[in-house]
Amino acid sequence: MPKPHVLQMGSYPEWDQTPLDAAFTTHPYYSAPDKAAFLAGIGSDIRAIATNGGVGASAAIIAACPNLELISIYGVGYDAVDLAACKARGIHVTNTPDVLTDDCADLAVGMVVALARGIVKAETHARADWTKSSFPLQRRVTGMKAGILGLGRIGVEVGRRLEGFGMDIAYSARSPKDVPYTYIADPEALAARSDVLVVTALANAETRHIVNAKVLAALGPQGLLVNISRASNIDEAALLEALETGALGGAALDVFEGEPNLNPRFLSLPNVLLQPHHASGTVETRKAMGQLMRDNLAAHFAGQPLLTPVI
Ligand code: 8YV
Repeated sequence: MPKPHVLQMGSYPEWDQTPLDAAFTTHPYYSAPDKAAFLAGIGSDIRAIATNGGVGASAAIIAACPNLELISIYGVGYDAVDLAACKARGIHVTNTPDVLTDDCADLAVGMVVALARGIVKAETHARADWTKSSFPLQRRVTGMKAGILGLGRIGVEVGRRLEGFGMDIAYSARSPKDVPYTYIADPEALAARSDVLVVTALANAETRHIVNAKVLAALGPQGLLVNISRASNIDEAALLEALETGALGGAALDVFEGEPNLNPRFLSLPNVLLQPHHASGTVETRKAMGQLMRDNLAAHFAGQPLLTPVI
């Protein structure tokens, strides 16, 4: 049996690439010097796309593959895949939920603690300045009022972890969930009662800039914002302005518009903790994500039900 042709949108670790190459004829789009010519050459052979959360698959890529059947995402977020284009052609899309939930929640909570307690700055101080001055006092984490914006799988796990810090937890979601936290539908009202707002919402047209200037103002000069979801959930221009003027206390961010090219204004801010989009970035989780991405491809080509379909 000839191996199905798979368009590969980004690089994978060797432990994923080797089995992917064994099962499929892979075509590395990401390293092609002339991408248009590359696609024109192999587009009609492609039956599946293997991609990641950040790169996804645009309408143009999908259109260039007339025999496409499946897009398998190495990541839970599917905002970078043009779902409308897929639906119109009956193309299936899968992602990697669940396997990355704990790691994403772990990093979110680590960022809450690191931001509030100034852990990264304290490290620099211990190395360079301790003999000259005391490290400034920081913010108490235990007992904070936390807001979780988007109570999906990851949001629920963030909540469970924050309970361990004795936090008073509220959340926004489309509808109330079966959790022992206060439901506040309006993000601005949620921000107004929060010391720290953790954004875990999935990203789509509806959630774009859900954290806007008003939400940031409601969080206020003592308020902390943590984002491990997608940059598009926050109005980044309003965020930079709020951080620069002190209208917002601080932000810990794992995702950025145009990443990995950060807006240079972030780099000169003292009240931010910047992370390189690595919430799912552990060996254990990335291996599980790679396996699930390949298992979805394999299930499709074996005519079996997809393990984790988006559509
Ligand atoms: C990954 C992600 O960083 O799951 C997602 O949606 O953004 C991340 O887990 C990415 O997909 C891996 O490249």
